Amino acid sequence: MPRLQNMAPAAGSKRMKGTSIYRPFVYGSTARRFNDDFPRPDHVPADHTHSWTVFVKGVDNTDISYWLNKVQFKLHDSIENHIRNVDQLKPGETFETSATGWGEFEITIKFYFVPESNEKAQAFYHHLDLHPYGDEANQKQQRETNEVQSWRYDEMVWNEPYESFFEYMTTPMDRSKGGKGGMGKGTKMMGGGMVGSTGERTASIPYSARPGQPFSKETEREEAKKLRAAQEKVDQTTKDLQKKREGIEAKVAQVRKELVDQQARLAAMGG
Ligand code: SLL
Repeated sequence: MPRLQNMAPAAGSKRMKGTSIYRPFVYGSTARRFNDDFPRPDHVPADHTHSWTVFVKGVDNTDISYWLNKVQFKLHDSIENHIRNVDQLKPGETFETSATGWGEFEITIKFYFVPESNEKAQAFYHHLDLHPYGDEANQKQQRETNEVQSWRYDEMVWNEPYESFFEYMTTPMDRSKGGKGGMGKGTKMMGGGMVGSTGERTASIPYSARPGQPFSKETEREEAKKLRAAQEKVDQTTKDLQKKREGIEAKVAQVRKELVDQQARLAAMGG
């Protein structure tokens, strides 16, 4: 039976006013330039300079397949087979597709949710970066590793989900299906010391980052720190400007007063 995206909600299921659910995910691209150490395969056209991959996955490879059924990557139409559908993943696997080429463009990434959600598919864009970007140090690092990563952390938010979907999202998966209980097939240690489970249906992210898994509570805190520092700088600049303005206003008042005095003197003289 085909899976319908817009099937009617489960009998009696209503949308939950004022409620939302979210799940984190990571998406982006990794590109490598062909060179002596990474030669262009013979079957790849001579004008293709790069090989790249675009992907969607859970943070630290946590399972997202229980809410994300299928991902459609729409590539530039100059590329062979430019509409790529990725589905039927095992828990924790990455939705990804690869190609070779010479140019950057916007990739359309479309999410098809599990039928339990009763939600329509949703699309967004990702810019494919082939060339090193960012500050000098960043570019140097990208050239040295021959890897241009353009990765983003994001959260899928469902506002006012159907009660049945909310129930589905917040109920752990039936472990008996995995065969073993406890630390069974679906359970794994995540980077940063967090125990993750493919059956857990968690919205949590790991405590600390590690190579290849840059998104964590720690990175979140670092970002917050940077934002606070930036805010403090803005506040200080605002204060400085305010002081300067007060100084200028005082000077203007002084000049104005002198002008009035002078006019009064002139008037007295002219009589
Ligand atoms: C540009 N707007 O002009 C972009 C288009 C298209 C990139 C980039 C694949 C080519 C092929 C390819 O790199 N297309 O498979 O023959 O820069």
